[in-house]
This record gives sequence, C-alpha cells and structure tokens, in this order.
Amino acid sequence: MSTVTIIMGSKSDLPALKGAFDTLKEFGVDCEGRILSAHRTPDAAAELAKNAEENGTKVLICAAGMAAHLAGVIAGHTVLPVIGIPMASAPFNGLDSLLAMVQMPPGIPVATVTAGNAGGKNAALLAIQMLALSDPELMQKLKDFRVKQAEKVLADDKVLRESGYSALI
Ligand code: RP5
Repeated sequence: MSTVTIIMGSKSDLPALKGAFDTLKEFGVDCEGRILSAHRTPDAAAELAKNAEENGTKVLICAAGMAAHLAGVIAGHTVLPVIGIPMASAPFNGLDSLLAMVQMPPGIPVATVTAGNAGGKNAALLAIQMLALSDPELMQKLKDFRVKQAEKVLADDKVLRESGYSALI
C-alpha cells in the first residue's frame, strides 16, 4: 500500500479527486486510489482500514457523497488519520454529505475538508502537512508552495490595480 490511500465511494467521485492525485504527485508523495463503499462493499472497506497501518499507509483520504459514511466507517477501523471529502452530490449539493461526514461522535475523529472539487487539493495538502511533521524535506516543499501561492495572488493584485478588471478575465 502507498503512503496515502485515497478511497472513494464510487467511480462517479473520481473526477472530483483530480486535485488530490495531482497535488500528492506534485509533492512526490506516493498514493493509490481505491473504490470501496461503506454501504455497497462494507466488508472490503473495513478490511482495507483494518490492514492499512500494517501495510504502511500513513494517512487515508475518503471521498463520498449522499449518506457519506465512508470516512467515518474507515476511521472506526483504524487509528491512522482519516481525512474526509464531502462530495457535492445531488439533490442537496453536498450538504447531506457534509453533515454525514463532519458530525462524527466523540472518540472517532474525521478531518473533514472543503466539499466538492476543491476538497481534493485541500485533503492532499492536509495529508502532506501531517506527513511533513516527520519529514523536513516535505515541510520545506510546503513552505515553498505557500510562498509561490502568495506570490501568484499578489501578482494578480498588481495586474488588477495597474491594468484593471478586464486584464484578468
Ligand atoms: C456515494 O454515493 C458515492 O460516494 C457517491 O458520491 C454517491 C453516488 O454513487 P453512485 O450512485 O454514483 O455510484 O456512495
């Protein structure tokens, strides 16, 4: 198993996870994706979670929509950190997923990040921040990333101030 395992409840969640895969790749963190459901494949999902620590996984990212119990069920079977991404599924645009995921009972935490497509990138970054606590090289990459990100916003700000609204769209 890889350092980070990304589990999604359905193949339909995959497009929203591009940011997670891309970000982990950008930082050189090995990851693997799995499609397993808390409801449709409960035994396989539990099996993965129970064996994750022994198999070398450090952080699990779980994306699910609707009655999004995947992250919570995985967290119940492992002491590894679990990061949940609520998928923005119809008809409630992810509010159902968010509430199902974020309201974990005391004792079994899930770190729930931004709902929908933007959640993939933030889940990956949070996983990287956890891994960086024991990896100085990764910590430096995170610091460099923040500097570059800020520089980009400030460059956009400069263009907006100097050239006006239409220069940025
Ligand atoms: C959840 O139900 C999945 O995570 C997905 O977001 C949602 C819908 O699944 P599909 O019907 O598209 O397979 O379990």
